[in-house]
Amino acid sequence: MYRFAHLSDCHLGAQKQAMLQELEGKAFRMAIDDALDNDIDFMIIAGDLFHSNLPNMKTVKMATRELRRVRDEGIPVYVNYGSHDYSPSHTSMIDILESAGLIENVVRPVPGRKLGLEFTEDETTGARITGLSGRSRNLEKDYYMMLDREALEVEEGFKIFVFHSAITQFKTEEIADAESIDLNLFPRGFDYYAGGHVHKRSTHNEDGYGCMVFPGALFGSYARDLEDTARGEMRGYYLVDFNETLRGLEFREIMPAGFEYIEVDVDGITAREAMRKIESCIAEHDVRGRVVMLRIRGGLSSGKTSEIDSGVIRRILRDRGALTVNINRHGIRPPEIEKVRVSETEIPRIEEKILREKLAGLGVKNMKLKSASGLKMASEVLKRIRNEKREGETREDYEQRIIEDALEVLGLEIEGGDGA
Ligand SMILES: [Mn+2]
Repeated sequence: MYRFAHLSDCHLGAQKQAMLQELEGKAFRMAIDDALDNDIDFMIIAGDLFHSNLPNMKTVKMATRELRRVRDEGIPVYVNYGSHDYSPSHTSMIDILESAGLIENVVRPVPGRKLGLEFTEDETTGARITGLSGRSRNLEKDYYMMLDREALEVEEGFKIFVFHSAITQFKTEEIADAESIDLNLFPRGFDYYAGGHVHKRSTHNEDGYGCMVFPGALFGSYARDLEDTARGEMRGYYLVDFNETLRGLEFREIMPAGFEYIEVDVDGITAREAMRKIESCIAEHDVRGRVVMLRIRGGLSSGKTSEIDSGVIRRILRDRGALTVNINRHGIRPPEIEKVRVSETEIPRIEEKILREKLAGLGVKNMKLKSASGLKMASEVLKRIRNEKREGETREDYEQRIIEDALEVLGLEIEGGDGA
């Protein structure tokens, strides 16, 4: 019996905040420790190992050190590009690590009338691995359209297809709008499909295809991912047992820290009441040593949204022992401004009032503009530019007419001649 580890979407270098950066690295280290402890024969990382194709040096150093540990055990690491670490010119960090012999890109296209793919054969197990990379904006779809599926399907052996795309048929409502590849564009008959790109874990068994697996993001790149973690989404990777066929699949949970999700509804209460409610909600949660993902939502009845002070909330959570705090306040709405009903007859009076105010504040010395004659002039310009387009009048003629009308009121002329 043989065994491999299937990871994806490690997104190393995604976290900017120091504590989250540390946890992101810790998750990667824990996954590698766990995989090595479980005597794997090889490892697959199905894209987005890095958050960018040229990550910062600190991230590179950490990743190199960890991958080196795997290689020192004589365990190959097979990868493809994800949408984040793809490089059209083959100069991403993935390529550099490949040059250094730490990882091996299994996407090996053979140009031709159709797109052929060469297999990489794992020396120890004889598993045959190939696949396609992900690209941003679903550009990999062209490769799938051109793919010589039949040539891949007739190949023998335990076959693994590595990919980095969502599959249309498996999309959840949550990612309904996300770009995806139709299942029918995948070659059939592989024993295992090692997926990446989708940040939530799932496994699928479809007629004609082997097991299709998305381990999900190892730690998460966006706040949304971390919020999902805090709401119970398990993070980790898969251990896969096989001989001639697939024998077993086990999800290995990797949690570098505890997470706590807190949601506070501030709908219909004042900003001040909201602060009190947030405080009492926090008190109901044990946040000690945890990454706290706090979401505040709802429309305030009065007060300013800025009165819900993130700095104060953060301090409260820190004082209660939270490891780090993320506050999502996009769902807070300011009190609705009362709509003023204006009757048709009031409009000229309101216009006059506004014009008078504006004229008073006008920074010009010309009294003709500021006095009653200025008010009359402004009202007249407003009246002229309110004229609608006549039937049959072209847009160009209409614009010309409005400009000329307005200039006439202002006592100005369009500069003549054909100067530049
Ligand atoms: Mn990703």
